[in-house]
Amino acid sequence: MSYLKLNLAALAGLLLLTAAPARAQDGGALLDLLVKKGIVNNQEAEDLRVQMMKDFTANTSAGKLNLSSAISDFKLSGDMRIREQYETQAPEVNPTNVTNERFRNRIRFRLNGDVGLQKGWSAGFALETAAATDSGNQTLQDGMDDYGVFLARAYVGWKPNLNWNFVLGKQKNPLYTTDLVWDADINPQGFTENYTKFIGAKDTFEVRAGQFIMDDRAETTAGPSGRDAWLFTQQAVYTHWFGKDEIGNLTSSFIIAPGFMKYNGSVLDGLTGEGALNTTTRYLTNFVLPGEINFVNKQGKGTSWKLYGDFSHNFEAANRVQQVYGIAPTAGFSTDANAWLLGAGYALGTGKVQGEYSLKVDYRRIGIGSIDPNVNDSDFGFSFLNQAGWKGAFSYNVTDFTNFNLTYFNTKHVQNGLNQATIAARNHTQLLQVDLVVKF
Ligand SMILES: [Ca+2]
Ligand SMILES: [Ca+2]
Repeated sequence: MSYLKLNLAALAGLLLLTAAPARAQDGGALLDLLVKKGIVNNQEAEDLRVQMMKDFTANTSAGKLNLSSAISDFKLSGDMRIREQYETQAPEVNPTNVTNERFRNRIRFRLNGDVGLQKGWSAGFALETAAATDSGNQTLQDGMDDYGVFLARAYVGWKPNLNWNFVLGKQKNPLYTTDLVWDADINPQGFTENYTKFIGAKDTFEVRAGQFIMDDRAETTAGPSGRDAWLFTQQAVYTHWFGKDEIGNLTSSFIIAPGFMKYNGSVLDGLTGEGALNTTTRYLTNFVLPGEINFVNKQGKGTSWKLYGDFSHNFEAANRVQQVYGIAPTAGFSTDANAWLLGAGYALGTGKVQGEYSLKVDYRRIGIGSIDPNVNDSDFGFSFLNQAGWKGAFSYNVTDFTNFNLTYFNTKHVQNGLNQATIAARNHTQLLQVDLVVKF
């Protein structure tokens, strides 16, 4: 062996011994080169290659976690939230006797696994710390007992091409919506379909539909209570982009999404969400119209203004209020078919970088006969109908992955004296949430 040959062989050996994955690949390429140049022969190269593989598997994690070859990507994510919650609820009858004043220390843990598979298929799950549909919170209590973890999502998806997407099972809510009509914590279950048509540079027109199974009934029972309960939702979502930045990218957007939701005639029971109403699904036939406009200035750190809103009208409000909620026409109350929300927001950045922040304020009014109390936000007026008021939210990025959030709700009844034990029993409410959220 010449001096040069010895030195190169030593270099190859050194590379192999370091054994990090990238080095192992570099080592293989270097071996090929050494053979090509005639510095080592094939047998020597093969011996070194075997030694390299041994070192590689002994000193790295590669190959020790075995994933199915059908998987194209596997994303594990989640968040941990520490919440201090202060609330007051004044009953409609004798409102000066605030009976529900309390302070709670709560945690929420969520873990998501989303698996991309070949041929457009996907599957996933999510775990969280509470069984209620509209909350993942676990109040800290019971002398340091441990807590349950629940299955919040379990789904199979199929995206045959860029235009179509189908998801079956318990899944992330695919609807474009606000928290006027849908609590953001809800993971609906059933079948969803999404069709996207691409228009021009960036605009889209989508049709999103969901057939959500709300409850299982025993078919041996005669009539509506022997029929499984389904909620049918469908909407058209139009997204338009405008407002070019200095390099010609479209940065501002406008979204409008008229839709329609309706139940079949059935009965719900066993629901445990905030303000859950275990009764007939009848007389909820809603037109919904959420939308937003975003003005984004990408210069510097990037600031944005947002205006957002929502509207819902129940075509069967009179029957809902009188026959389901039991409020007699002679009581003299309006059956109030409409709910609406209007809000504005300002943000520095997109909430993913240390030092960024956002502010949002909205006002909403929820008529007694307007929306479904089983899917509306659990925090605004504690899910009670016949409430109007404010929500304010502030979020600050302590780090890229840690947020400090402050959220405050202040609501008051719409119709004075209207009292229904399950869905309209509050004169006024307040809720303050102080959160530290770490995302991973
Ligand atoms: Ca909620
Ligand atoms: Ca059934």
